[in-house]
Amino acid sequence: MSERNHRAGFVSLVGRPNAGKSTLTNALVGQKVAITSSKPQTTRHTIRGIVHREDSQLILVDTPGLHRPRTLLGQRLNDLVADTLAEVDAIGFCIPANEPIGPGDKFITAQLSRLQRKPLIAVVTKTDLVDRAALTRQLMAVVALGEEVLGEAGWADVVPVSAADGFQVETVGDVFASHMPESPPLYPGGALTDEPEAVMVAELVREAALEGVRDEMPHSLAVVVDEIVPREGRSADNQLLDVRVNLFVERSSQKAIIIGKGGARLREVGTNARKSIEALLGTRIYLDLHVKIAKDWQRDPKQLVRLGF
Ligand SMILES: Nc1nc2c(ncn2[C@@H]2O[C@H](COP(=O)(O)OP(=O)(O)OP(=O)(O)O)[C@@H](O)[C@H]2O)c(=O)[nH]1
Ligand SMILES: [Mg+2]
Repeated sequence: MSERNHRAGFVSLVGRPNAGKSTLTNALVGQKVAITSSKPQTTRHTIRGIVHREDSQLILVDTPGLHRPRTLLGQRLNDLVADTLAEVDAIGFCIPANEPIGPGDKFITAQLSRLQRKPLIAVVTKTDLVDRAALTRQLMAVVALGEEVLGEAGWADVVPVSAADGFQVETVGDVFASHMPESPPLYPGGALTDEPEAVMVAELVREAALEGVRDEMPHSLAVVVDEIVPREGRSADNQLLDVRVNLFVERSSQKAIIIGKGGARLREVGTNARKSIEALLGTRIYLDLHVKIAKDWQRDPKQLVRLGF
């Protein structure tokens, strides 16, 4: 590998909520760096996943899904994506193979067209959910969308992929890499993300808590790590970390749902989150979860700041 031919740079994955951006990020990185769920608006801040390849390094910037904002939180998330786009070398626009292209996709494409000279790559996700004929139709519709909104030039590339079965994941990496500038690696080998540990821990708790809740809950839940401290008096080969985490919901009815009958649901969330946090940190932990009410935090600028938005 000669440094001259090595490429490295940033690729932002954008798209509607639930399009499969975080799942694709994880598939490309080869490990979970971004939480995913079947609920839209799972991702709430940009997450960087680092892909080390033989002659290229990709820093994927997973972003919250773009949508018409209904709350201050929604507006902040859209702004965050807009800020991110200015900084990256290329953009991967994720469009699910199994959903018709809608006004949301047109709106996003139009926004992207304003970013001058940035390669825009259309990524048709979730190909495992459709048959070959439907995929062909979707690819043609995506090409047409590009020509309609972006003009003659259209997309820099169009690639189908399934993060679920691995179809073309390597190819997506190749395509992204081909649009990166020549550069030595930007991150040291081995690092998979540059997220602070506390952020990853909070995200894993949020992922566990989202499992199986009703549709209105995801937006109302915010998770903040209060502290991560080593338990005193433990020998070096028997470390235990005390991890204290606050879960904020907007109403007492939601608090009841999260906690469950006799605390059963919260215990289950704790058990699931503990396993993934222990895997992340490589140490045993004691996980202490507290559910609190932060009334209407999604609409309240002060509370948004307190919760990290
Ligand atoms: N069958 C199939 N499902 C997928 C694929 N990729 C993602 N999904 C599912 O689609 C849902 C949404 O995936 P995410 O990766 O969380 O989507 P996202 O675009 O990051 O969503 P937000 O963060 O809410 O914007 C989850 O239930 C995933 O399991 C795929 O390639 N095939
Ligand atoms: Mg996501």
